[in-house]
Amino acid sequence: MFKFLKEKLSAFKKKLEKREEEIEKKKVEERKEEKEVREEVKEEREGKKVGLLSKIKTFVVEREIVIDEKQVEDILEDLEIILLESDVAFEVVEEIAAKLKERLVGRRRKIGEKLSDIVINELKTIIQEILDANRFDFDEFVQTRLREKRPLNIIFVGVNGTGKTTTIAKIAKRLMDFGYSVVLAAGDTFRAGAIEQLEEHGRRLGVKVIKHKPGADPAAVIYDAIKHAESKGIDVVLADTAGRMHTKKNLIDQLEKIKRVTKPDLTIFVDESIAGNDAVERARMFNEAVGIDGSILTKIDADPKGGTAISISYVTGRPVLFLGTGQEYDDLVKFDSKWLIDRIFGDI
Ligand SMILES: Nc1nc2c(ncn2[C@@H]2O[C@H](COP(=O)(O)OP(=O)(O)O)[C@@H](O)[C@H]2O)c(=O)[nH]1
Ligand SMILES: [Mg+2]
Repeated sequence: MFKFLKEKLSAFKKKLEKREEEIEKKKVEERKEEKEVREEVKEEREGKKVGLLSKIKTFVVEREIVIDEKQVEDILEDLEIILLESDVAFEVVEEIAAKLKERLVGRRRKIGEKLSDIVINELKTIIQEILDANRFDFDEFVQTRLREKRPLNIIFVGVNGTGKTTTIAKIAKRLMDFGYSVVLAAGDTFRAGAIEQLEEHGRRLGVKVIKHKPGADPAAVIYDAIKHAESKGIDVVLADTAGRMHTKKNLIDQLEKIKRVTKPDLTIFVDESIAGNDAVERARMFNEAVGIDGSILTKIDADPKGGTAISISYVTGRPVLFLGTGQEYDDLVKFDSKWLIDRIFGDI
């Protein structure tokens, strides 16, 4: 997980440490020189030597260690490349760089405080602030909303192959572990095999799947699932949807109709973190076209970079709810900025 990004950040930190050592060395030399000049000036005053008073004027006495703009620019140049290479979206890199600059330029460094530590800690704080900007507690939401209405209707949108159906099964298992009852709606009526795939998960989890024939209207399928849940007192409907149609417009029209007819309590966008900026762009597109309440990123376990997880909530303005960390039903982690930060910066 995040091997690429971790290695890059480690190398970045080492480079900062090395640069810092060089600056320190230079400072020590400057101080030595300063001392020598002072002595010469003293001798001059005492009449032992002449013509050296002017020399002291060119001398910069730097008693305080202040991080200057040039230093920050150098740091940012390296860091921006690392973040972009790690699939952090351009606008998020800009935001991180701007905040880092604001907090570092002119900052006084205490004796013994290392520049590399300051930079890494600020970077961690800024990323955490970005991740925490759109907080949302899924469990709390389900619990609270169920006091007002039953069943809840949660629909899952996103392109094929990213793990949408598997994620629905994981969420079903999670809700059942919390004691809720669940029914699945086979709303991907477009792709061959999609209904059977959901049914297979239903069999394994012991959950009923409401389905129509392939090619049927998914809004009708989900509507039926809601009616079924109402009649049986089931808590939550989890609805699969198509990830691809003949055209993008068909897909958006279909999702709009599903929303209009079934009035979901939550619309969750699912994508894979390994897709990087493609996933972020798709999230933006789905949010603009149909509106999403949050995202789930799958395949975090296979993602060497991590930039998608850092970027997606900033770009959509919607929270990340869960991360998929493997192919088993329990491989689902509730999103927690600290969890992510620890995994990225853990041993750096
Ligand atoms: N490593 C890993 N694989 C996953 C994860 N989630 C889903 N997958 C796999 O991704 C593939 C596609 O999943 P599927 O649910 O069929 O995707 P869909 O087409 O979006 O419905 C399957 O082989 C899943 O086992 C995850 O979090 N980690
Ligand atoms: Mg599917």
